[in-house]
Amino acid sequence: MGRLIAISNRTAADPSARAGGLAVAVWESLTSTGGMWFGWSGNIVKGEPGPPEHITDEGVDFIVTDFTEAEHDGFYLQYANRVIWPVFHYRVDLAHFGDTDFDAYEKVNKRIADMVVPHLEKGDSVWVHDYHFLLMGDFLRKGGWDGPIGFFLHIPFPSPEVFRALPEHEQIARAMCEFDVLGFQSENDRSNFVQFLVRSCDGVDEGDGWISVFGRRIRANAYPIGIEAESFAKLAVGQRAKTAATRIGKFLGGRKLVLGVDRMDYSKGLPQRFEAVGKMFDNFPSTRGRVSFTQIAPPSRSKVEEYQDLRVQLDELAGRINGDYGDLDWIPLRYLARSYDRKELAGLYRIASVCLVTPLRDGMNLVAKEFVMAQDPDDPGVLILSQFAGAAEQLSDTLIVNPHDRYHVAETIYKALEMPLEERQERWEKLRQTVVEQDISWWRQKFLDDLDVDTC
Ligand code: GDG
Repeated sequence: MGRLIAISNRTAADPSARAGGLAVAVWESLTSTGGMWFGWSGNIVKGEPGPPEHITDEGVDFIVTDFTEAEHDGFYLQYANRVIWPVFHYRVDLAHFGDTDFDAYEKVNKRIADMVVPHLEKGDSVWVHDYHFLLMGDFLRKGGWDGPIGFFLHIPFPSPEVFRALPEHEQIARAMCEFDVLGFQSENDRSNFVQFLVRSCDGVDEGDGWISVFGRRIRANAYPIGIEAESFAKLAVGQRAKTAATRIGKFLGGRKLVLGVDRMDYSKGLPQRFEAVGKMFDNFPSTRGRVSFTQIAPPSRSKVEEYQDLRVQLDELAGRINGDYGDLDWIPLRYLARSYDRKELAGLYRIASVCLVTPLRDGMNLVAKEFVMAQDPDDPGVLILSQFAGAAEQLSDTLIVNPHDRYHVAETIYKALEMPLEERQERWEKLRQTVVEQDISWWRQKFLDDLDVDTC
């Protein structure tokens, strides 16, 4: 049985980072196959970084490196998060095409590849993750590795027109074709990628995921990522979850809870969502005083200007909506710009009547799946899901909305609040089955089977 070698920007070398779905999936694969995990240590150093740090835990070898300030800025903050992230989320207007940042992106991809290659042995398979490392396949090949390389993109792959807006799109597409198996979150993303190869690179779609392009035969498929479904359901009935539910229950005082949980990111559609909630109070007066919307929005990438702007916009909108609709004994919209423990989140999901998952674009969106698993079968809440989240392909039995259409979202929240118990149960049962069947282990197995990795 060959080893699995994972490469991702952040690794699970820090045990506290192992709680996330991706970390769990990769960790499980590595402990079953034996293997190594390469990435960034999370530290930024002045001057040159020292030799990579080597950590061994439960038979898994981690090799992580510090970034210099210039690498962290050019590679991570600028090119990855101010160029690729906005373009791949269809926000070309927010992209900053600097003249040197792509160099930093290339150099970090190469530096990590050079760190990995000497450790690779015949029989190994490499699994690269996400938009930070689109060039990794190319640098691993240039370093002499000709064994299997898989790649999974956690964020959307945009339509060919939008991808072409990226000045370096040709080089990136060519480098991506050095991977053997490319995994996307949805059929939509996969088809965008294949269409680009067919239209712009003389690629031939041979069917069943196979594509001939640049003299190679590669596979591109959709592998929608899942969650640890059963264990999340258990979290939602644990003590910590119950305590959080009781705390928010005191605030609600018998009112219904409409909930949102998102990293504070412009892709998540938070201003549009706040406005839709305002519209609901406007258009459906019976909800006033009876419903409270709470948005949990832990700040992320707060060094990046667009994220600072979003924060200001949300502060302003929340103030305005509460000023317009609030009353002496009622706060219509609460927005908490902080992070809560995962167990507490599970408790909040469970007592919410409605969960709003309305990103403008999202690779998958795991909050939608977590909300489903946290529900009480006797009285499940209703999920409202954006048509632009990858999750909408799998969770089509829920209420699907266009997040730009505030009036329709407002109406849909009202409909969800009024939905009869029987319909809520029927819809929820179908969603639950999907989330349980297509969980994180299913995702990992499906991808590794195609990469031909034996993980028994
Ligand atoms: C990327 C893609 C894709 C949120 N607030 C808190 C908290 N969270 C957790 C949620 C969920 C996770 O963060 C967010 O996952 P998402 O999938 O919603 O979004 P991204 O962070 O943008 O992730 C996305 C994902 O990768 C996986 O492939 O689905 O499309 O963009 O698990 O629960 N966790 C805690 N406190 C919070 O306040 N502990």
